[in-house]
Amino acid sequence: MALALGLGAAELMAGIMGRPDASPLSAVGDWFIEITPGWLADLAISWFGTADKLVLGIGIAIVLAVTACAVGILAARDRRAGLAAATALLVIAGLVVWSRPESDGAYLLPIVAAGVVALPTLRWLALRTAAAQTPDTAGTWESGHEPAHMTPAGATARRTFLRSAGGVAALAVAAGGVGRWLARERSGVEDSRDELTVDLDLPAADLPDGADLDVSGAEPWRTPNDDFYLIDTAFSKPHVHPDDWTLRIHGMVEQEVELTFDELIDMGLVDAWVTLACVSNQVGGNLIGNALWTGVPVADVLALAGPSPDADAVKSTSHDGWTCGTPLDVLTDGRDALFAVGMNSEPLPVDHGFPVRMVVPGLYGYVSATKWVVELEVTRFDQFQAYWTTRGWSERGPIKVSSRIEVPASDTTVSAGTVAVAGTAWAQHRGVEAVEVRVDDGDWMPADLGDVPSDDTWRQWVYEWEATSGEHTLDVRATTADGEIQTPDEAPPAPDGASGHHRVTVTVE
Ligand SMILES: Nc1nc2c(c(=O)[nH]1)N[C@H]1C(S)=C(S)[C@@H](COP(=O)(O)O)O[C@H]1N2
Ligand SMILES: [Mo]
Repeated sequence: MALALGLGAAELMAGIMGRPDASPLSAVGDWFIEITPGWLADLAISWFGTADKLVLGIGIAIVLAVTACAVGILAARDRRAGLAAATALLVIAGLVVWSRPESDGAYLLPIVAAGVVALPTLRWLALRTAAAQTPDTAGTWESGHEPAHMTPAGATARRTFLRSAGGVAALAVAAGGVGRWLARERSGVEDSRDELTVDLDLPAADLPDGADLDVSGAEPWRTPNDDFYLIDTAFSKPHVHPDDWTLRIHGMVEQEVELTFDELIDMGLVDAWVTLACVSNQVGGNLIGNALWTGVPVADVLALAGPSPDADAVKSTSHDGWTCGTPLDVLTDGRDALFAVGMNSEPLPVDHGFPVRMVVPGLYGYVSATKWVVELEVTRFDQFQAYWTTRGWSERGPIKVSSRIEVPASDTTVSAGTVAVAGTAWAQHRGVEAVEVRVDDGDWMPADLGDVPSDDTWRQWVYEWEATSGEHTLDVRATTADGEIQTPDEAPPAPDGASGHHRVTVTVE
């Protein structure tokens, strides 16, 4: 309870400071993600996908609760030892907070608040526990057979303890809740987004003609921002203000450049529909989404700095220290590689990289799509490793041609007759030329395709299947505009993306 109240006080302090990232809980979460071995991170993403942070939060809460109980039991037996253990925990938390890349002196304030509140509370509760456990010396202690806590005075003390503990818990929850809310409000990042909504005057993300085939149950061609998958290593998302944001371009360049947000925007905005995909996406998975991005071409920004002809890579770094490596030629070959500020005609949502992120058609997100981007280093692949490459993922990450069946869903029952089998196929920056479906490993049958505004998006497809009763297996494959047929060979996501056909089994009645 004392620890909970301490954490509540810390959240409150972080809230008053308007610095959600200074919450020790968030810092510990971010630190844990950083030290998580690659295989465990991969497992977490494949099991929990976008819910990975929630699961981590619950895990941290359980570990903290168990540790706190141990300290509490210790404190009840030996107050000094308990207080020493609690102090040690706070010091460890302080070190973790201090070691975060965004940390400055102010980061320690919430931890100090936690200590100032938690230690006296622990002492106070420990005294109450002791009272509850001490046999009443005033004489109600009868024949010596009664356990201490059954004496009337002991029972009263016990009730007093439980009431105190309950009060502390309620206070902890209230402080934590208010702190979280305050942090969002006071960080002001949503206000900045609202202002940008007016200033940027982003174009409407009107659906291109014929892109959405409107098959019931299929994914919409344009993914709404709220439904867009979320993958990153940030337990608490960075709150970065456009006014404080700068982008530094350095390394193997003629001249270092540093741009403010306004300077970036003044370079001129372009719009591009691009389908973003995560390398962790399983065959048939949903770590993929399509949006209209508005931003400044990366090539224009690089040109200001003048990359050296010897360079072959750009290492980008986010505000929270995440890194990725992108081939320089991909960023400069004329495709719509952008520093995006808009997503589906809104300023980038905070979770998707506000105020500026990278979007590069044709590459998985882990080698291209840096959110909250603040730094570019023009370099060589043989000079550095990025976040996921140090964890065993491939240095280069071109997206593999893929397709999936969205309706009918696997293990469902449909009625015999004409059934719309539909889904999406993608091969960003190469384009999807054909999609074929087959039933029970029979002949490949061509599907009808939706229209697309460019080769950089996914493409919807539909196949009218004359379904006969019984159990059937459907699978799908795509062919790129340059003639590559999607392989049936199955590969897991690591190290460079999953492959194989998406298969669904349906019962026809
Ligand atoms: N700063 C930062 N940017 C990041 C990541 C990250 O962990 N941190 N993850 C990348 C990965 S692996 C993917 S797939 C995309 C996901 O972008 P989204 O969350 O907007 O869908 O962001 C990329 N950009
Ligand atoms: Mo990813």
